[in-house]
Amino acid sequence: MKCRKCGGQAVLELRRHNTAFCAPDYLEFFRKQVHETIRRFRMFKKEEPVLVAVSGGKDSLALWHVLLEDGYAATGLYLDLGIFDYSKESKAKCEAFAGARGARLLIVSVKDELGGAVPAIKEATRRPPCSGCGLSKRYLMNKAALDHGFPVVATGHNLDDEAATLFGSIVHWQTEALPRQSPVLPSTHPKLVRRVKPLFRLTERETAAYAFLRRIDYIVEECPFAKGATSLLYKDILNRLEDASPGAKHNFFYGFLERGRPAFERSEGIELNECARCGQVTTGAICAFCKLADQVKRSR
Ligand code: Q46
Ligand code: ZN
Repeated sequence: MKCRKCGGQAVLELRRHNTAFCAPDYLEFFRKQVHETIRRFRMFKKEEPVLVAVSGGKDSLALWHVLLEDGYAATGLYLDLGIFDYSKESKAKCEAFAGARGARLLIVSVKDELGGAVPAIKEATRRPPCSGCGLSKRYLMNKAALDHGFPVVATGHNLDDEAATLFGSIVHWQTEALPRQSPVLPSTHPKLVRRVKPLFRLTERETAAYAFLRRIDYIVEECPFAKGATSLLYKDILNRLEDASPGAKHNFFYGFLERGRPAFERSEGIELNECARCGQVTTGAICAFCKLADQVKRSR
């Protein structure tokens, strides 16, 4: 297999693009894809300070790496979920990554902000902690960005993540979730920062290849609560589809963005208030994070 760019020995075949690259040309391809996504979707400007949510995994660290290499003003944000050894190890990976590159890393602890870490959410709600964990992550990302003056938060969601989320929303016809599925969520309130996903055009395999070739030391283990998650089942189904028909995942998600999503967009805006407790944006009187904090407190 030869590199389509230079004719040298290829290390990676990209069937969905019907191409193959050697290591240097693959790294260049990856970097350009990220850069082009940021530009085309008007995610942020070069001089704009951007907060990159890093989990210690390959996707978010690869994203931070590309942004730093390209001279973006990218600060890392690590949310300490307090999930046993998984959190200890992932935090250490983020700290080592930042330390080696002289990059700034903010650390926010869910336990400090909520009154209990993610395992306490599980105890308090007597359910898998993922929905409470997800809402805490979105809340704390926004809060950290506001507190530190960042107009935009970037996350490492890749094409597999986005396609699996879309698949799940469609399987359950969660039509209210469909308009929110976008690579750019603009700020619709002065206290809501823009959220962007610069890796959404790249697959998990492609970000893994970037992280491997750039020797990024990331946490390979998944969160222990991810076991049995339906998102993994959806990813598996989509991977099988992709194997049989390269490009299917891309077509599924891009087709939605171009032709499906506009049909579900609401013309009337949703009324946003400030939470009476914490002042963050919510659709009710008290935000979901404050309600969850009450629940965690009650169960202690
Ligand atoms: S939501 Fe669930 Fe993740 Fe939170 S509890 Fe772990 S698996 S980390 S992406
Ligand atoms: Zn609140």
